[in-house]
Amino acid sequence: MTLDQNRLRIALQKSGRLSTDCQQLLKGCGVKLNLREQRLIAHAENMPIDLLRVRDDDIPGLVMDGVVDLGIVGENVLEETVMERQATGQSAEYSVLKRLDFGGCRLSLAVAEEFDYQGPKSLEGKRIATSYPWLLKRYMDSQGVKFKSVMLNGSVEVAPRAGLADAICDLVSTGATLEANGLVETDVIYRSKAVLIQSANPLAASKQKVIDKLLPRIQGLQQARE
Ligand code: PRT
Ligand code: ZN
Repeated sequence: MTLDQNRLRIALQKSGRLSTDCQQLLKGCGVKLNLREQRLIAHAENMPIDLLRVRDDDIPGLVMDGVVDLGIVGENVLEETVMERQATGQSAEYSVLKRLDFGGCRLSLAVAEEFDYQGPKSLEGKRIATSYPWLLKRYMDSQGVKFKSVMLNGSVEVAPRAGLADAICDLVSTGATLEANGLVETDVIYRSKAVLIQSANPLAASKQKVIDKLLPRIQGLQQARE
C-alpha cells in the first residue's frame, strides 16, 4: 500500500491517548475507515483520504516537511518540535486549522513533597528530568534560572526517587501520577490540547475541497459536545 498524491493525507497517532478521539472525530465527520489491520496507511472507503498512523512525535515533522497535508497532534509536541527545528535550522512552518476539544493536559514542574520549593529560583543549578527540554528551557530562561536538563522519554516521574534528578517537568492531567510518586506540582509552564494542523505547502484544489468539507463537520461536532 502506498500514498496516492491525489488523496488528502492525514497523520494521526497510531496508538495512544489521542488515537481513539482522532478516530471518533473522523468517524463523526462521515469518513469510513477500516482500521482493523495494523497497517501504517489506511485508506478511507468513501472519501479521497489516506491516513498515516505513526508515533505522535513524528506528526509535526511530517506536516512541516510536507510529507502529509494534515496532522492531529498535541500542542505540547507541536511546540517542542517547532523550537527544536528552529534551533537546528529546519523548516518549522505549518498552520493551525482547528484547536480540538480533546487531549487536554498541562506541562508542569514538580518536585518531591519534601523539597522546600520557594519558586523557580529554588531550581537554580538543579537537574530537571523531562521529555520537553525546549519548552522547559524557554520557561526557565523567562524566569532567569539556570538548570541542567535530564532527557527521559519515559518514566520521568520516577527520576527524583531514583536519584536521577531534583525535579521533573512532565505532562499532567488528573495529577494522580504525581501524587502516586510523592511529587507536588509547582508551576504550570504550558497548557495543551490536540490541534489539527496543515502543511504550509500549496494544496491541490481537489484536496482543498475535502478540507472544506471536513472543517464545518468538525466545527459542528465540537459545538454539539459543548
Ligand atoms: O507512542 P507515541 O509516541 O505515539 O505516544 P506517547 O506515549 O508519546 O504519547 P501518549 O499517547 O501518552 O500522549 C499523547 C498526547 O496526549 C500527549 O502528547 C498530550 O498531548 C496528550 N495527553 C493528555 C497526555 C496526557 N493527557 C497525560 N496525562 N499525554 C501524557 N499523559 C501522561 C503523563 O506523561 C503522565 O505520565 O499521563 C501521566 C499523567 O496523567 P495523570 O492523569 O496521572 O496526571
Ligand atoms: Zn510520543
